[in-house]
Amino acid sequence: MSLTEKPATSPERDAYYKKLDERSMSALWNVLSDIITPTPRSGCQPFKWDYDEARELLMESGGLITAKEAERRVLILENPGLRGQSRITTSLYAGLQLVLPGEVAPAHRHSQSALRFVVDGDGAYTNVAGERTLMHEGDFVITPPWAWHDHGNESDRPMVWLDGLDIPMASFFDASFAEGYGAESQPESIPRGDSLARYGSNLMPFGYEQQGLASPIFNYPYDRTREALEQMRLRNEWDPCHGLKMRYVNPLNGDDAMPTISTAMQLLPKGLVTDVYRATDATVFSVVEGHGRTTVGDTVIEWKPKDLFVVPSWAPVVHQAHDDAVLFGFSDRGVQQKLGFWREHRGG
Ligand code: GTQ
Repeated sequence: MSLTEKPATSPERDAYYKKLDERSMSALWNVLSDIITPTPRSGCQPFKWDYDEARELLMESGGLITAKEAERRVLILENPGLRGQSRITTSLYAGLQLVLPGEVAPAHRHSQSALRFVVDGDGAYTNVAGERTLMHEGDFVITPPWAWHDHGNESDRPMVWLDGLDIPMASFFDASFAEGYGAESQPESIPRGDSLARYGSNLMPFGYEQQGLASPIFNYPYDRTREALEQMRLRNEWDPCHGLKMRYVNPLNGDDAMPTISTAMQLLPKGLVTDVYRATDATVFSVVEGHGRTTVGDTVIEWKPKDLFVVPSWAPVVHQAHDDAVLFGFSDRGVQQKLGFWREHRGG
């Protein structure tokens, strides 16, 4: 018996295993090396989705089904190693959602948390718990668990954003609940910009107490994120593995902005080649600006603005920026850290 080898079989042992099987039992020594592995063993593979191809397919879906009929008109980004499971990594879901001018994706709510990262288009809105926010390219927007949300597009251009949800986590725990609102849109009961004004200016309403685990800010606009990165760049303090990388945080406590999905934005200056890095949180990247190459083990991914790619757990990663590049990324890092699983390794 060992952590890497299985014991031999014999007719007596096989007969015994059959008896176990009939009673819904099985012998640990036959599976131990499969379930407790010396390093992460994942079905998740490195992969890139070319945005131009994805956009063409998305626009085709626009002629086949409305946002209303689909409830959410989304193309799921399925990891090639996890086909049919609606996952981009083992623990996370991702999709590209299209809302055409004049359309509404009807109000509903669910246990799962969602993030929107705006990839293409300007000025569509999402309404979360009564507050509407207009979305612009590069904005990071949160839908907390069990919050009513509907999306709409009153602009004159199609709008595409990346959805990231903790759907596989909710199903792992068998904790999924969902319901429709009963009307297409919920009333706009809170003035636009309220959350950002209250919680996003290094101020906090006097006596405010946190409700739920998500950040009270639900739209982190790109212009502010970009400005922060640009200001930081002046000091040339680059992390050898990450360039300039900032986490999105809940201003109340510095935790990740979402309880189940950790999000970050990083700037990689032209010419930077990062040191090798690996971590146990498989990460989904959305390219905001610039061109580059990311090698993930033996896989080489060439990327350009709006492309999406995924890096599996524990795969050695090197980013290379051909020009100044900005990458948005999300993963289950915060969950793993809270549960004591997370590991990282820097260097070869
Ligand atoms: O916008 O509420 O990609 O409920 C998947 C499920 C988006 C959403 C998705 C959802 C949504």
